Amino acid sequence: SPDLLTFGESMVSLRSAGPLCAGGSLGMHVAGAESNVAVGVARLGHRVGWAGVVGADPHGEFILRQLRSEGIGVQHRVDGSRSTGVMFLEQRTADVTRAFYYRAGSAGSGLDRDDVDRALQNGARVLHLTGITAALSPEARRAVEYAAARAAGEGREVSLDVNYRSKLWSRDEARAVLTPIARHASILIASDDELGLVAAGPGQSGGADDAESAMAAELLDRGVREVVVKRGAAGAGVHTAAGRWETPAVPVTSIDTVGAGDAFTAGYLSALLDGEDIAGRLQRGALAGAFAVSTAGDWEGLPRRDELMLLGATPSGTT
Ligand code: KDG
Repeated sequence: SPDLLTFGESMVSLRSAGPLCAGGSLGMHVAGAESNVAVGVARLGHRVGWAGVVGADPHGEFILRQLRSEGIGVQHRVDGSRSTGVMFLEQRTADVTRAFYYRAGSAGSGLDRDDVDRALQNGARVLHLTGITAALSPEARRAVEYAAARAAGEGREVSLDVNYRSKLWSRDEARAVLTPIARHASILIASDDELGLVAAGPGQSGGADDAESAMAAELLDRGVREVVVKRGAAGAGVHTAAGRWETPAVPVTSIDTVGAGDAFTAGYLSALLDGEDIAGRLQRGALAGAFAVSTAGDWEGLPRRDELMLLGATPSGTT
């Protein structure tokens, strides 16, 4: 059985080097928050499974080939009646990228409970879920709810990355669906502006830090063991019943921030699988995130284990 299982929609991502309205060449890549994490964890040496649905088209075949070539155990269904989803990714500036989705009614969005059931049969130490899947369709939402409840009931680690996508649903819709799912998570991962989608918090009173602590406390009360907060260039933090940890980001030249959160999550979960403590998990997450922002692509630049020391470990990085 895999060390980590994840499922969701992977798409063909067509990346432009400049404004889409100016046209020009597009590069064909695989995108998908869950498959990004799968690649990251697999490159760090763990056994990883990914489940999803693709269309009977070259786009789907491309996704499967790419994931398999990363050593990921792929459990897929082909839906010949729907197309594989596509997105355009416009890198408008080094820090600003815009996504345009062509995924409504896609094969991947039809992922259902049976797909997840098959994948879960093999077991897995960690089940990694994201809020994106729950936003795709009613059946995908039910698949996430089912998987979270089942894996938690079986005593597995359930990791949930909120991963809010405003082009898929409103914050209110996301809150209503994700708050109950978060109860099953042992590890809840959110960027600082996403915590409010799974916890009510104290309202307007107090500062941002007080609000974060209150929301984290609420999640810990509901049974989450680790509340992991991603702060981008400002690093990341973890709240547990035993206290609070922070790590700064590893300083690098940022050229493409897409996928950085997924890379962080992959590093964090890899260290968890290795039995590292919270500080070690944060450190590996920050390192993997630094690789993602300082290389082009969602996941192409993610490190193998023997490459982790290329960033951060030595002062100038040249040995
Ligand atoms: O986390 C990066 C993702 O945004 C990208 O790979 C595409 O999964 C994706 C999505 O739904 O936006």
